[in-house]
Amino acid sequence: MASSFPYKLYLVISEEACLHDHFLKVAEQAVKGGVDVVQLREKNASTEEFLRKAFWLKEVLDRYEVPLIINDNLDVARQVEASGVHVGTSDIPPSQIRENWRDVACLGYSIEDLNQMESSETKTADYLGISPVFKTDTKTDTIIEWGLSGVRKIRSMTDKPLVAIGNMNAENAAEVIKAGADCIAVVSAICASQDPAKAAEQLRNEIEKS
Ligand code: TZP
Ligand code: MG
Repeated sequence: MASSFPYKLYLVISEEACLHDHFLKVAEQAVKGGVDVVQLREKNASTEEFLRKAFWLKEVLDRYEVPLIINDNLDVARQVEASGVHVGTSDIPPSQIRENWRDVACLGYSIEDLNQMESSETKTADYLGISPVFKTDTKTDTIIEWGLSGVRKIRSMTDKPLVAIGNMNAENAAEVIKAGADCIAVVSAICASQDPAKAAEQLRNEIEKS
C-alpha cells in the first residue's frame, strides 16, 4: 500500500523495558537487526528526563536515518525535532496535535474500540495502532484484545497503514501481517531480549516472508 508510513518493524522503547543493556544500546542493536522506526514511550519520566532521553535517542537514530516518534508529548517531540507523535485515546487528540504542529510528518493514533473507526480523529492520523492485538503484561490498562479477527475487521474499514502492537513476537508476526497489518510493533520481544539485534532480525525475517 502506498503510504507515508512505509515501515515494517517498529520498536517502542522505554528505559525500564530494557532488561539487559542500556536503552540506547538496545535501540542501536535493534536498528542494526532491522527495526526501521522507533517510538520513545516514557510514561514515568519527568518532562526534563523525557527530553534528555529523547535527545540521546534522536542522536543515535539519526546516524541510521531511522525516524523517532514520541509517545504522547508534543513539546518533547518538537524540541528534539522528532518525526512525529503517537497518541492513545486518553491523550491529546490527533486533531489538536495537527493544529499545533502543522507539518508533523507522522501522527499515530491507537485504536482501542471499533467506534473510533468512524471518528474524525482517526481520519486525521497518518497510521493507526491496533492496540492491543494480543493481551500483554507490558500494558495492562487495555480494553480489548483484537486478535486476528479484529485486525481483519479494522483492515476492512480503512486504507491507513496499520501497526499491530501487543504481545507481538517472531511466532505470531507473520499471521498478523497476513490478517492485514502493515507493520509490527514490539516492546519486550526486543527490549527484554538478551540479543536485541538477533531478536529484531528474526522478527524482520518473519515479516518479510509473509
Ligand atoms: N500499546 C498497546 S500494547 C502495548 C502498547 C504500548 C505494549 C506492547 O508491549 P509488548 O511487550 O510488545 O507486548
Ligand atoms: Mg496514552
